[in-house]
Amino acid sequence: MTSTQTEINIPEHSLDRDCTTLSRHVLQQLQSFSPDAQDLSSIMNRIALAGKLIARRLSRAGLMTGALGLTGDTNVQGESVKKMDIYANEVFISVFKQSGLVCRLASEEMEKPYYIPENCPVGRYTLLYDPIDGSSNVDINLNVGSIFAIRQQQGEDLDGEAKDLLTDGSKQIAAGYILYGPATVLVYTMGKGVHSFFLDPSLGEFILAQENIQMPDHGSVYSANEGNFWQWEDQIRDYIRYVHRHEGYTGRYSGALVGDLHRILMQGGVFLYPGSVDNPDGKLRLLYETAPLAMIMEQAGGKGSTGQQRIMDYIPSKLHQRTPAILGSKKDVDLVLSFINDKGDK
Ligand code: FDP
Repeated sequence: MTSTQTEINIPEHSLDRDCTTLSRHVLQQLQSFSPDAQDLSSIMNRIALAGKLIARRLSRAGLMTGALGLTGDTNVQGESVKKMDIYANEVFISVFKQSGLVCRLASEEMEKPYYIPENCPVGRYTLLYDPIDGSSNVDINLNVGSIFAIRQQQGEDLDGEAKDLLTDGSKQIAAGYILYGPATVLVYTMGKGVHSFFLDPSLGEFILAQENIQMPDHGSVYSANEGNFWQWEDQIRDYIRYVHRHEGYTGRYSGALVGDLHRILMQGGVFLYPGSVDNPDGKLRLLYETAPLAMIMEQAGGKGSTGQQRIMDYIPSKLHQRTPAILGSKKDVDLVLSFINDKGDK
């Protein structure tokens, strides 16, 4: 500690921590002030701005007229659209307008990618996102999230179909989520560990909370919608029967993937949304949900599997590809996989 700090008694570590904002952290991660590093730092800053706008809207929605409820439309997935889904989807588009950073945005809510022509001559990045994950929680004031991934555009995309996005998860330069809970938390990875930031409302900044998060190899939580029990394959039902019959397991399922996965990231366990008889690919979307979250899990020492292969290796055949998902601590994912592969070693 320097003499000046001693005199005025400023705790150096807490000041440093308050100054470690998300954009500064990204530059530190990339160990560079190169134009690419500056671009990625600016992209993360704009994602954070989207998160702040959505958090603000969510905190006031119950007091506003017309902010909650359904629009009356269905989206490309055939699901009923909520007004907050539309708001949040447009927020992500708005924050990237005239940024020169992102040419295309692909979202769960839009059939085709959204192009921002004024950015395209220079903006070589694509943002993939799920604006509001866990929409069924919105109208009753429970936690929801946003999920995102950043990819670099490959080729010229002359037909405007964004086919270069149909690649595996290793092409994600960054991935993460924002959890709108009692506090707003942003978690991200750029392939060098997983880091979390809390929104400090008094500063309007995301401030570093935890660096290089490592999840436990095993946790007590299993998280699945057991209402689908009779829709699942026998192996998944056997796994659920196993955790029912053995000590040390507890079920937690909130209806919002981001919240359930955040618990698992911090405390260990496994989230599963398997395929069913009617929907063998399950419900969750690869590019906006399972690939970004699998990257987070792996970077924190966990795993992400479809049941048949590593989620990060899965090559989609279409933009809105769904995949079964088993995400979480190594040992807990392996236990589910051992039932799927029916190794009989339980
Ligand atoms: P939602 O459709 O409400 O946005 O991705 C979708 C998701 O929520 C996840 O957040 C959540 O875990 C899951 O679907 C809930 O689906 P079920 O109601 O089928 O369990």
